[in-house]
Amino acid sequence: MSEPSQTLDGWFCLHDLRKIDWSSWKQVPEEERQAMVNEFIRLLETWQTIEEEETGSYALYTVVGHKADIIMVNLRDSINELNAIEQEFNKLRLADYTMQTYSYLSVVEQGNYTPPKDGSDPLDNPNMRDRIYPILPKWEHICFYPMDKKREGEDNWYSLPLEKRVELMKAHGMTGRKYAGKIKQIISGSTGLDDWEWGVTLFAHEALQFKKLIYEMRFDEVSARYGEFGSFYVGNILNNEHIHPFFQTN
Ligand code: 76R
Repeated sequence: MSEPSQTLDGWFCLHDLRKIDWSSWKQVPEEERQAMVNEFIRLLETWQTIEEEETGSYALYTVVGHKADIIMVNLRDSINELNAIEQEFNKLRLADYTMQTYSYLSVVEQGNYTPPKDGSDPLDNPNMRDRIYPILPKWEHICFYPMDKKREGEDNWYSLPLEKRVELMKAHGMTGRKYAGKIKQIISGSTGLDDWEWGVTLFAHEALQFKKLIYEMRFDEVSARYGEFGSFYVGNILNNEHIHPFFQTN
């Protein structure tokens, strides 16, 4: 038998992806549309306040392509709060013109593969706390996808001895660290919470860096041999000043 590695778990995370029914939206008189967008902005302001108080964090991005039009990511202490946020959005008038095309529930996680040797609490380390209670960067682009570790014949991540997993994750971390400053990653665990085992949320100043990092990682044994991936959702930041132009139709 192989033993689980310890994880440090922080904020719960909801990725909420919406498609906009543009043809119905266009039928709404301009003034009403403006009012509905303002209501949405007021909801966003509550998320911004929570972020300033460091009791949660959020990200709002567009999604390029057919899978959705926007992605909202929220981090909070409990799934009750995440559910309340989702319902608050659903009750906005704007929500009548959106469809939730995908969502993903997880909890921000730090694989504690190398616990402190002196036996101290890893949460005494502020770096560790920042990793599991992260303030999401407001960088230009987002890339989100869910993934699993394989459980097939000889390629079963869950039956590898802990030392082997530590070794593979070390190599993974080394590849990742080459992208310091270019990519910020949030890893969230979703075993028992959603259909895949992890959510991978990356932020970048340049979208090309997603391809470079993920391609390079494909050659690390942990991804090459054990990684299985879901759909990718990629988009651009929607700052407050982008929101009215985004919803403008004429
Ligand atoms: O040594 C270390 O610091 C390693 C820190 C680290 C861990 C524990 C780390 C670093 N990751 C960890 C865990 Mn990661 N990561 C992914 C993907 O597309 C793919 O091939 C895989 C998707 C990317 C792109 C990525 C990026 N990582 C994990 C886990 C949990 C596994 C487990 O516990 O078994 C998954 C599923 C996962 C997947 N990783 C980094 C990155 C980057 C850019 C880094 C370095 C960033 C940094 O040091 O802050």
